Amino acid sequence: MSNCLFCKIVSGEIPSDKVFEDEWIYVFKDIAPKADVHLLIIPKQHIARLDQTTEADAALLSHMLLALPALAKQQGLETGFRTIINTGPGGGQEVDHLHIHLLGGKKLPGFN
Ligand code: DGP
Repeated sequence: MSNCLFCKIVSGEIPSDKVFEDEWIYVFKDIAPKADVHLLIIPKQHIARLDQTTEADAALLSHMLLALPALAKQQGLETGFRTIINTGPGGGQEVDHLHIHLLGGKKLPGFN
């Protein structure tokens, strides 16, 4: 999608701190990290929101989830990690390109 920030990151038009990519996903560091480790896992194809996915996206969504443990391990998150998917304005989604936040490390705040 021509006017999408994260599509421009995938294409390289906007620079990013890339951690990993394969044929389906692109993974990079969040520009405003909320924890010691804060990665964003995005599909290379433009999908705006989780609630716009369908059964046709099942393999891609599965691939995104299954990538998380290896990414966490690569980042040294031996004791676990947190994942967040904000969906739509009511869910606090600011960038309309599906993304999974992967967070972990000492500064990770608890829920309270
Ligand atoms: P969300 O609120 O779930 O839509 O999170 C969007 C995240 O994207 C937010 O944590 C900040 C991050 N972000 C926004 N713009 C950029 C950017 O240009 N580069 C990088 N690396 N991250 C960005």
